[in-house]
Amino acid sequence: MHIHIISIVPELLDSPLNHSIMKRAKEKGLLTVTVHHLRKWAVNEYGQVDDYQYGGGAGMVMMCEPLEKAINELQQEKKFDEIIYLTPDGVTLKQQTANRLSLKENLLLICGHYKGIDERIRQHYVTMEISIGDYVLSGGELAAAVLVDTIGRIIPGVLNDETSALTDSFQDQLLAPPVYTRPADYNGWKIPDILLSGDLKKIEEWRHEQALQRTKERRPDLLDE
Ligand code: 6GU
Repeated sequence: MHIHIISIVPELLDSPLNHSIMKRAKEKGLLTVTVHHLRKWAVNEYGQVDDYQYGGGAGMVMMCEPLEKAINELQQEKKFDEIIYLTPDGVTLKQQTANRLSLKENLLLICGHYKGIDERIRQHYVTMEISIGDYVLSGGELAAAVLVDTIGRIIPGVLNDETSALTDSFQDQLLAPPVYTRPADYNGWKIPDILLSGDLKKIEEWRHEQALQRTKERRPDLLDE
């Protein structure tokens, strides 16, 4: 998969996408992430990419022209499966959407700042609008990093243990069950006996029960969906 990101603060995306699983996905050749500085397509020598909003009011709006030029130039090399605008008024990101996106070949992400991007770019170029939750970030970059991470780790072949991503919280609308590692008795805190029984079928049942119970307690809304 190839992910291209348009940003006015590309530095924000350097660190989060170059470690751990993201690093492994890139090294395995399963994922490339290219960050493009929007100022490359600025409307003048001062690097202007934003302007005051029509109708008045505080806050700048990212202009059509730099964004259109950036999108068109990047589209020349490859057709994007989706052009995604990260915005707090987008559709809230869910595991299911990430699963679907992990099967795509080429994605373009647009990170907004200030009041956001000119509505006409949203109408004529953007194919998906995604929010990562009900709170406001100062820009789309951290949201883009979240999206790339959650997609990247489930690209087929990225995780060594193929089943690992499938047993995550949310993968089947359930939170994950509790997990334990050695020692079995830590200062008198013992792990559940069932996990030492060696009965894999019983352990699987126990885990499912725990997952269900945890979901009922903490996220009953997931069970209604
Ligand atoms: Cl995608 N962008 C911004 N700026 N804030 C957000 C968001 C996105 N998702 C939640 N809050």
